[in-house]
Amino acid sequence: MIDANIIEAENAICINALQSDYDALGEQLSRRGIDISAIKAKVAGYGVAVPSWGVGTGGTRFARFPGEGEPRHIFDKLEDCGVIQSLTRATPAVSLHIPWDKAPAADLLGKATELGLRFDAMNSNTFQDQPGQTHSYKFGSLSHADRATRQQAVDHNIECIEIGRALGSKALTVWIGDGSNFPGQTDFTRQFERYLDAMKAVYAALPDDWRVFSEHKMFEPAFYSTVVQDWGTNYLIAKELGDKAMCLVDLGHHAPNVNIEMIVARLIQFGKLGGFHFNDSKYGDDDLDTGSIDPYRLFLVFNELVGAEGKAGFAPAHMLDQSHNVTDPIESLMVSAMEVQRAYAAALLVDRGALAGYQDANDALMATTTLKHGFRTDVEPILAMARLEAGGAIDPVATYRASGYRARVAAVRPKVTGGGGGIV
Ligand SMILES: [Mn+2]
Repeated sequence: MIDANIIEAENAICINALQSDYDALGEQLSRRGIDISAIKAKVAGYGVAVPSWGVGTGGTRFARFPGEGEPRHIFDKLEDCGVIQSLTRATPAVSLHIPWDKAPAADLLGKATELGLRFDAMNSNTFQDQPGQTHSYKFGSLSHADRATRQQAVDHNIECIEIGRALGSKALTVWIGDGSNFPGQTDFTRQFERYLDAMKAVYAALPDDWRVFSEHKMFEPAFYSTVVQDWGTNYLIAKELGDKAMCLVDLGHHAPNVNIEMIVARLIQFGKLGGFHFNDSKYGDDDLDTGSIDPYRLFLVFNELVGAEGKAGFAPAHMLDQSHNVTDPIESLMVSAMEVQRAYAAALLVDRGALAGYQDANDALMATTTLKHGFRTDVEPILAMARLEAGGAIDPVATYRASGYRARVAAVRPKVTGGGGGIV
């Protein structure tokens, strides 16, 4: 997708500066007792999955302003994901959404292999009606009052598992839009009982080496109550279903000011953290680029994750889930993947022994300073060197722009017309 010569030529422009910055940082870290090459190796081994729906231009409920050369179908989407991976070397997997990405398994696998990609968690869709669908999800899906509608939603989730099995996926993510818009519209308890019954049927179809992630969200599309509204309900679901059921934390699905890193710690402590949808927000489920608003919060989440590394059974799935309304989605996803890596690398620098000592001595100031020391360290040379050594770009955005990829695909992908609203 991107000519290796272009990557090499672009890298040649800044390789000397990078080497110099990397050496200086290495010296600084060695004074702190940290081996820079060990951090670089961990960063190089880290990957975050790209959502197939993320490479198309998103929108709001007011409008969608299409971008140039938007992907027409899943194979175009995979090519865009291939570009992101080839430049950042941080996104080796793609998370598919069914039915949007339906295609013959052999074709999907062939394309992914060609691009050096694999498939991460499958995502089901019972928050909208598909053409020709028998029962409507207007009043819910897995928790719907009507048995046949619930069964249709169960069958769809099982179909997603079957598709995922053929693609080498090992997880199903379930997010539902079920809830209510008026007090009294639904009975909270009966609705949740119906949801649990339906999810038990989905769980029963899960292969032994698979996991199912339930994703909570405070509100929207339902505005009064939501069936899976917070991490407490999510934890109850995961406990009720069994060992293969875990909670997925989407950073944008909480009320403002909620202490998400603490939720992460709780779920880790009780073995129920399944994975993440990374994004950022100022007000609600804004779906802004990861790390664009509150990079410190992202770091604090990674501080919990690094602290839990090595814990038995601890292997959360990491995915981006954001909507790009005013940027080139490929650029946003590249920058976001690097932001996630940056938070990880910075969290690796925290002196955990010293931190625990300050915590036990009730030295609040030194404890928080120790934590922040990691965050304040500019780890960019580590990330860039890891990319360079893996065949990627030192500066992925500059290289992407130099490659002319967007103009090239715009010439063969017709502009998507129509200004329908909604996040895509
Ligand atoms: Mn999400």
